[in-house]
Amino acid sequence: MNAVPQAVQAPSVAPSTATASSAWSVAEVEALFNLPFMDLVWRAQQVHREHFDANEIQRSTLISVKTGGCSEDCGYCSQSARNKTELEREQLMPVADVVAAAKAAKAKGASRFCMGAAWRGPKEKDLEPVLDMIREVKALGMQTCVTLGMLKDGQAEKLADAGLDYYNHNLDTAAEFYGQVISTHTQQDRIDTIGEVRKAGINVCSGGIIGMGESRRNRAALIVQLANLNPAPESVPINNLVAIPGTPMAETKGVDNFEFVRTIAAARITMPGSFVRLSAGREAMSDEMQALCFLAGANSMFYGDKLLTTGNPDVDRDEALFEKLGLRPI
Ligand code: SAM
Ligand code: DTB
Ligand code: SF4
Repeated sequence: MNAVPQAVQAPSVAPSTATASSAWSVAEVEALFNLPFMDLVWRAQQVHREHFDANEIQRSTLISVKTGGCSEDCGYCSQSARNKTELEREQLMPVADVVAAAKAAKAKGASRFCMGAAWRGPKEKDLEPVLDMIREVKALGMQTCVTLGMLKDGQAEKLADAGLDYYNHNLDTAAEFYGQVISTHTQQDRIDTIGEVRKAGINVCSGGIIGMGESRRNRAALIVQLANLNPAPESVPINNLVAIPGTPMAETKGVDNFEFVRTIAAARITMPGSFVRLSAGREAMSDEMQALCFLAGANSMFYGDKLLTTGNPDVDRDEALFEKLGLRPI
């Protein structure tokens, strides 16, 4: 077990042996959240420096290869057919167009290309062209990632055979809050898919969304679930809710900036060897807020002018930020 942090004392150095196999409890992670802000960020920064070069950042570029019309009812998502958003439903993109976008992303410096599809899960006929996308993007010398929803038996192996490096499948929110956000599948369904991905030898990218009306305890519980996946995900995207008009969360307030930074810090301390990605919501963040997230241990980001359906800071703004902070892309 990990030492329970003392809210009133200077934090001790996090156990450098806090690997994925050491189980965290919700009370322990809640105690991290409850630390004075400076102590929490200092502790996260120490853990970060034990495992990574604190001046390096990993960059992934996203593309939506199949947009809109999704059968699921995720309350935050612009792509659910049940949400009355402006989005036009589109067909699967041609492989050649995806490869052209990957080349452009590589030229701008992205090391990983992440292809997302608005599916509950891929149908067999849809999987074939996606396998071609993976093979061709990989042949460019980029790391590949896809996020296609829940996988059926055998699909993860096909993805692995095509050379897939990462599969993104978020736990999204704590088990006890999940039903208030999504009713068409359970969090356990998603945990099962992550198990399939692991079994096939593909790296796991899994994180969640902050600011959907969940409590601090819910946030701590989500971090615990991720950290205790055993092993923890190699990549942990922490999304700040983008409140999209037409979704049930259009008017959701979100969390205070410092609470978001606390969540990043808790992810860093509990998953010391993972890349913690500052994900959706970055466009609305100031440079100073992003710098706080990096101080708290975020060392990865989505890079490129668009996420899936919403905006991201443009590449020039990010380059200027790297320059100001002396951050080096890896
Ligand atoms: N359909 C697949 C799935 O659900 O895994 C892949 C695409 S889905 C859009 C990928 C992730 O994007 C979600 O799990 C969620 O964490 C994140 N996301 C979607 N809409 C968001 C929003 N409005 N704000 C923040 N994150 C969002
Ligand atoms: C993740 O955790 N965040 C990305 C990626 N994985 C697929 C998606 C963010 C989507 C934000 C809303 C949108 O652009 O539609
Ligand atoms: Fe959106 Fe993915 Fe949920 Fe579909 S399954 S509504 S694409 S988050």
